[in-house]
Order: sequence, then C-alpha cells, then structure tokens
Amino acid sequence: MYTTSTLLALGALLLRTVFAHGNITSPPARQPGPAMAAACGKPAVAAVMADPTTPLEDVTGAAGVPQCKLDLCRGAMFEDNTAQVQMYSAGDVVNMQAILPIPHEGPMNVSIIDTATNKAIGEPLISFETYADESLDVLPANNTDFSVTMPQLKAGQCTQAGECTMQWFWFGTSAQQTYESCVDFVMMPSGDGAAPVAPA
Ligand SMILES: *[C@@H]1O[C@H](CO)[C@@H](O)[C@H](O)[C@H]1NC(C)=O
Ligand SMILES: *[C@@H]1O[C@H](CO)[C@@H](O)[C@H](O)[C@H]1NC(C)=O
Ligand SMILES: *[C@@H]1O[C@H](CO)[C@@H](O)[C@H](O)[C@H]1NC(C)=O
Ligand SMILES: [Cu+2]
Repeated sequence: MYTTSTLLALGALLLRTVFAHGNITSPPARQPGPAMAAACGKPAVAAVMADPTTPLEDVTGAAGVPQCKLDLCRGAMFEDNTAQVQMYSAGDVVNMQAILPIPHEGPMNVSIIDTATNKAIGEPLISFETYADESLDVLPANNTDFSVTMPQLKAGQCTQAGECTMQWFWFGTSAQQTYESCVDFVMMPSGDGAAPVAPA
C-alpha cells in the first residue's frame, strides 16, 4: 500500500519529468550529442534527453566540469549540430517559437553570442524584463511566438558556421533556474558588392 509521502514523491517526479520548464522549438535549436557527452559527461546528455526543457542547474554532473561550457547553450555543442545551421542576412526577420510548460517569472533575451568568448555581440535582439510570469492567467502571445531582426554586423562577423550562435536566455528569478536554447546560424553577405556582378 502506498503512503501519502510515496504518492507525493511520485507526483513530484512525474511533474518534473512530464511537465517541464521551457525551450525554443523553432528555428531548430542545438541538441545534445556525442561532443557534449565527451565534454560534459554522459549523465549530462541523459538529463537533457530525458527533459529537453530542463534548466542548466539540473544538468546532472556538469557543474564545475572545466571543459563543459554549461553557460553556453546549456552545454550543447556546435559539433553535434552542424546539419542545422540557419542562413540569415542583415534585416531578416526571424520568427522564434518557444514552449513554456512551467513558466517562472524573470528576464529573457535573445542575443548573438560569440562562441569563442561566450560574450554577446551588440545589444540583445529582443529582451523582456518580465517573461513567463506564472501569476498571469494567460501568458502574452509574444512569450512563445516572437520575432527578431538580424542586425548589420561587421564585415565577416558570424560568417563561419559555429563562430556565433543566437541564444535564448531566460532566468526564472524565484525559481533560480536558467534556460538556454541556441540556434546556430551564419550571416550571408548581402547588398553591395556581395552578390555576383553580372558581366556588362
Ligand atoms: C524542446 O522540448 C520539446 C518537448 O520536450 C522537445 O521535443 C524538443 O526536442 C526540444 N527542443 C530542443 C531544441 O531541445
Ligand atoms: C540576457 O539575459 C541573461 C539572463 O537574465 C543575462 O544574464 C544576460 O546578461 C542578458 N544578456 C544581455 C546581452 O543582456
Ligand atoms: C509583449 O507583448 C506585450 C503585450 O501583450 C507588450 O506589452 C510587450 O511590450 C511585448 N514585449 C516585447 C518584448 O515585444
Ligand atoms: Cu522550471
């Protein structure tokens, strides 16, 4: 016979695994794979496979592992995601879709990150002071469906696959949980002098 505490524990486990927190679903975002397993350990990959919406604080065994870049794309590596690099030009409007099965109020932004330094290039493409506010009956539509406009970068910047990534950050302030999903992309040359010039 089940005790109340067993049932509560079971309920908490189900809640944790069935209903989770959030991630980007479109454009395709980085997935875990063998390169992440090599850097962060197999338990880390297993944790993300079990719950793709998990915060990075819950990625098993990865905290403090020096070669695991948990604070960049939740440890997901470009090497595991070379087949889904998006191609953008300055001025492109990119629609992004997120799922937020368990909202936690806090800030959110989408920023272009230089993967070599893990620093943002320029200002965020979009930012919310308050996002995923669980005290609202219905979340604003732009929490799960929003668009960003690709900026004009310096010539040559973000033109190599893996050099930059577009990262969705969300921090649940009370929950103290950090969420990251990364869309890999390259900037295509656009406009003046970039396109092949037709012979006169
Ligand atoms: C986002 O979460 C959904 C549902 O758990 C999952 O199917 C999908 O693969 C996740 N996407 C990424 C990029 O992790
Ligand atoms: C984006 O949000 C995260 C989480 O709040 C924050 O740590 C980071 O500094 C923000 N990025 C930029 C470029 O403002
Ligand atoms: C999101 O939508 C709300 C209205 O529902 C609006 O007040 C807010 O400015 C929008 N935020 C962003 C970052 O677009
Ligand atoms: Cu959560």
